[in-house]
Amino acid sequence: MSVNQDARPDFVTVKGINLLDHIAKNIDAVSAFCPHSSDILIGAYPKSGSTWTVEIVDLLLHNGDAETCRRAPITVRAAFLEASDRLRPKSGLDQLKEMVPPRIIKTHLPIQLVPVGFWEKKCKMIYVARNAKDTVVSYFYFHDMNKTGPEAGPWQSFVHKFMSGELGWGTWHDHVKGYWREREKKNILYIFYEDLKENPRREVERIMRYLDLSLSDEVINRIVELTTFQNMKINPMANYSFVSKNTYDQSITKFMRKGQVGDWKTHFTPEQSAKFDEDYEKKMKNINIPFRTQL
Ligand code: PPS
Repeated sequence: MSVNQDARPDFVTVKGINLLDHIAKNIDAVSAFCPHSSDILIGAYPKSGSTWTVEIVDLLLHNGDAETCRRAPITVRAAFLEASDRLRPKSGLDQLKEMVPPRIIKTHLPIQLVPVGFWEKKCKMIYVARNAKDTVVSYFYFHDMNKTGPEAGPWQSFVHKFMSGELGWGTWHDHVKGYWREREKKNILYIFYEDLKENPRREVERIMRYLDLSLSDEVINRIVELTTFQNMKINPMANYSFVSKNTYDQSITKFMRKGQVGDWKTHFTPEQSAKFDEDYEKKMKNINIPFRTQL
C-alpha cells in the first residue's frame, strides 16, 4: 500500500485500485463483512446511476410508498459499504450494524474487492453500468463539487486520468468488465443507465422480478414517476442537499446535475473523442458489453 501525504484527501492504491485514503484504511474490515442472505447489494462505478437504482429498490421494497422512502436521507436508507466515519457520522459497517435485513448496501468496489460473504450467502446484487463517456463527464463535475476528494483539474487531463485508471475506484473499463464476466455465475442483475433512461418501466419491472417481488401496475407506475430525474432532483431525501457544503458544494454543481445520455457530446472535442474511442477499443476488445453513448 503506497500512501500519498498531501493535505487534501488523496488516493491510496490497494491491490492496484485507487481508493480515498480513509476508505483504503477500512478495506480489511470491509472484506471481512458478513452480510445476511436477504441483503441486496447495488454496485456501480462512480457516477453510473447508483443513487437512482437505490431509490428504485427502496421503493420496490416498500410497495412504492413515497412517504416511507422519505423517512431518511438516501445515505441512511442504504449503507455505503466501504465508507469510513471520517466524513459521515458513521462508517458503512457501523451503519449496517443498526439496520435490519433486508438491507440495501451500495458499493463502488470492483468485483475483486467485494466481500466474499456476498457470494457465499448468495445475496442478490444489481450492477448498474453507464457508458464511459457520460460517466467521465459526470465524474469530472463531481470532483469539482466533492470537497472530500482530489480536485478535478483541467478537463483534458481528467479524461487522461480516467483512461489510465488514476481516479478513485480504479479503471471504468476493468470495473464494468469484471462484473460482466461474473454476472451469470454470481446471479448478478446487470443493468444499464441508458436502458433506465430509455424505458424506466421495463427496467423497474426487471428489477422487481429479480427481487422476487410482484407489485401492481399502479405501484410500478408510481415508482417510475417518483424516480424520474426531475422528481429525484427535488426530493430532499435523494438529492444530497442533506450533506454539508464542506462535503458536496452544490453551489458549484448539483449532485443531480443533468441526468442525460449523450451529454458527453458537449464536452469532448472531436480529437478527444477519437483518442478516447481508440483507447476504448483496445481495452474493451474480446468482450461485447452493449453500451450505448446515445439513445
Ligand atoms: S455516485 O456519487 O457515484 O454515487 O453517483 P451516482 O448516483 O452513481 O451517479 C450520479 C449520476 O446519476 C444521475 N442521476 C440520474 N439520472 C437520471 N435519472 C435519475 N433519476 C437520476 N438520479 C441520479 C446524476 O444526475 C448523475 O449524473 P449526471 O450526468 O452528472 O447528471
